[in-house]
Amino acid sequence: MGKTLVGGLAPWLLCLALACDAGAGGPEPMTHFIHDSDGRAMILRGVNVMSSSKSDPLRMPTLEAPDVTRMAERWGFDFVRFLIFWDALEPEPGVIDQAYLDRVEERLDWFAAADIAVLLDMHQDVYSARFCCDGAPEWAIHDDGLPFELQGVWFANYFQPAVVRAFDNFWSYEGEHRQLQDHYASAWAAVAQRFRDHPAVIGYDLMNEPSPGSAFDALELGRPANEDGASATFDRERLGPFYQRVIDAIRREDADTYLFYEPRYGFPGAGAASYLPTLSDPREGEARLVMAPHLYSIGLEATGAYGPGDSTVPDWEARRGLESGAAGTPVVLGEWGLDWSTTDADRFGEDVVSMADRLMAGWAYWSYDPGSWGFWDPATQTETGGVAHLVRPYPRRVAGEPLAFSWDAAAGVFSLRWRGAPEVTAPTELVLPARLFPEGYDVDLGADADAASQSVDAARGVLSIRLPADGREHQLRVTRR
Ligand code: 9MR
Repeated sequence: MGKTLVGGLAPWLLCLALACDAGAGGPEPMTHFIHDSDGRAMILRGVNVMSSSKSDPLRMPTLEAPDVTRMAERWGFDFVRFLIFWDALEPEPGVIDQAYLDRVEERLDWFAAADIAVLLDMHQDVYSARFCCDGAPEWAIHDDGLPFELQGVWFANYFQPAVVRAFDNFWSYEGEHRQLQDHYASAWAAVAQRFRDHPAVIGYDLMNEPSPGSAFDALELGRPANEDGASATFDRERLGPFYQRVIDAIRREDADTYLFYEPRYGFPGAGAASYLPTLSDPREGEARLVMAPHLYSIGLEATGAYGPGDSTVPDWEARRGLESGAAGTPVVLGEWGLDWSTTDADRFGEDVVSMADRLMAGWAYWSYDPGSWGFWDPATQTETGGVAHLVRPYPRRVAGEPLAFSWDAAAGVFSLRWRGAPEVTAPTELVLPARLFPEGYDVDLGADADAASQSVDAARGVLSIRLPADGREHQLRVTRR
């Protein structure tokens, strides 16, 4: 672990121990959703595909078509966040590698066949493969010759002078390297032009974990909002305008695909505030912007235990609830994950997924790679780790506006309330994984029972419920037998 990181961790851990006040109010109910072409609200649940792409020379995941079917049928997923990389996309300035996009498209076709929605995520870690990880092509690195020394823990490399400078140069649109952002936006436009009509593609995640470079404020975690701090300035003056440029470039090619944006890398992922300005979607009609934040517990990762005073999840819930309410966007948790050998890992897993249900937010688990963070071992074809937390009932499509849903694992009861919409005639679809209902289930639709028709897709564990399309409120309970 790098020295800077250890030094930087001390105040975070102190804060966790003292359960510092996040300075945010209670969670706001979510009122915005992604919609499918039938007008149904979509709740997206699935997995990141995959960390293994980062080091593959062709930037492809170690994934085959049967993995995709397994995702839908074995775990009930309807969503993946699929990693793509600027270095593969634009290996030389202005040259888009269509053969790379061919390889991506081959995978997208697998997901379309399994009815799994795909978020294309322009991934980066520590700016570029030159420094340890992945992201920008060689020609887009301007580190001004500053030193870089490889650190033992990958994210400690973010504090290396060369990496900090490479980010600062990327963000400085008024500086001498403004063409970096212009290239980045054009590369995205090329992706959009290529995939805007692909049936699997639901959205574009504009940049994975954008690091603020030298605007990193190590004292921020858990503290009351600091509107005047370096991070806030970065969000308002660098990250927000950058996102807007990319949004505008994509929209020139693609009016409809949802655009997902993340808070800056660092403390927001652990529950601190984001200060992103409100972004605008230049498309006609309703905006299609989605907040796609990550969630990781710094305390858990630093100590190997999920401490009883760890307030990551409630802080995150409060912050993202307020921010998405103010921005008028849905929330999809683009990444959450942990090493399942952590002490109290199960409690953390449960805290995250039940919080996401309260927010009615989608999520993509990090990640579909084997290992201690994984849940599937391809060598032995067996499940591992916290798979039990990932297999969970949810309403994948709601004909109208979801109002609340929850799963009580002990009682075996799934509940959903929603308000119908007169123009939405497609059915509401619930994922009810067979392993959770070994003897089957009973569906109670209350007053709607006589008007409803039901059908089951046994392979996927999906129950479809069709009701007369109207604006009334509906309620259902599914009870394990
Ligand atoms: O889990 C990944 C780890 O194995 C890699 O060494 C590291 C650098 O490539 O990336 C990790 O994945 C991270 C992801 O790329 C971005 N968000 C946080 C993930 C977990 O740390």
